[in-house]
Amino acid sequence: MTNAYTVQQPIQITEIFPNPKGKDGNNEWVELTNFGDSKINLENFILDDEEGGSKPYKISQIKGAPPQIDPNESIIISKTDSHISLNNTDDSVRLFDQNNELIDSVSYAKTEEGKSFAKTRILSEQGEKSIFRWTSPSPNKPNQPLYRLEGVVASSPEIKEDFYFTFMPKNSQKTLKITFDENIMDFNTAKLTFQKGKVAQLLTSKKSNREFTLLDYKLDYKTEENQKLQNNVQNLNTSPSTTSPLDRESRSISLQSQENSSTETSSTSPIESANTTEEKSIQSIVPQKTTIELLIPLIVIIVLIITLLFLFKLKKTKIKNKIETWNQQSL
Ligand SMILES: [Ca+2]
Ligand SMILES: [Ca+2]
Repeated sequence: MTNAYTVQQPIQITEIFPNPKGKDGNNEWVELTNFGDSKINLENFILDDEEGGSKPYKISQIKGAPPQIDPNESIIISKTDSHISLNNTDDSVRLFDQNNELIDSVSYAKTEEGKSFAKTRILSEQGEKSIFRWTSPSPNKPNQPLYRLEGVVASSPEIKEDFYFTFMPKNSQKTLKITFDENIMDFNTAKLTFQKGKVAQLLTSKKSNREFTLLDYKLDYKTEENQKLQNNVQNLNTSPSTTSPLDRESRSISLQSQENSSTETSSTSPIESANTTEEKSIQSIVPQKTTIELLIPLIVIIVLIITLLFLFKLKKTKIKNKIETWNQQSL
């Protein structure tokens, strides 16, 4: 493994387009992005698919120009130049530097026609992670990030032009509009699932500062912190919400994606990469606060109370002894 090397490696495979609509022809491409601070020349870097597939392509020029990428820029290497055919079933894309060192690789186990497999950042209060997912192609353009929101349903689903409910993220006093469509769930299920006061984690894409689109979700109630959040919203609510069988159930639609943490090495072998191509749900993406973390403040309070009681008792005993001594003396 060349973990340290890979983490520092600024050139990454950020998007691949293996299955264009209709005849694939030369319409397939691979997008590379420079995350470093300086311009990088890709001359003599090698692009390849899985072991034993198409002939490796030694990068010499891109559209007749030297193959250079500026910081935070992306380039497309099309099949016209590379002659690399990507399977519409499963395949890999691998990038080697001029020393023939593998610097990045991406594998997939299936494709969606007309969609690209794009490295996507997931932003949340805990930081960010990257996954690969099938989405609308964005050649030469930054891949749109996703947002993981944690908080409480502020108002139950309604229909106005589209399905939506409102949501209040933790540490925020402003509600967001969360739209969703029937690919996520039908309206009646949504009404049961996203009742007012329900604590949830939502995976969304951003439409505007106040409007997000739901892609995946997870309901969550057990923690003390969530109970408080829930109570806060319930107190705002005059009509108590009814409980449904869904209340005790943690539900999740699987997000068809490949987890590929940005902190992990991406220079895994095609076999290892294939193993991580399993569909993963938001549950595996979302780090949970442990019970221990939540119990610590409680333990501290209990210890304090015990100490205070002990001190109080000690003092009481001393006073009692004094009174007895004084009584004896006065007798
Ligand atoms: Ca293809
Ligand atoms: Ca892109």
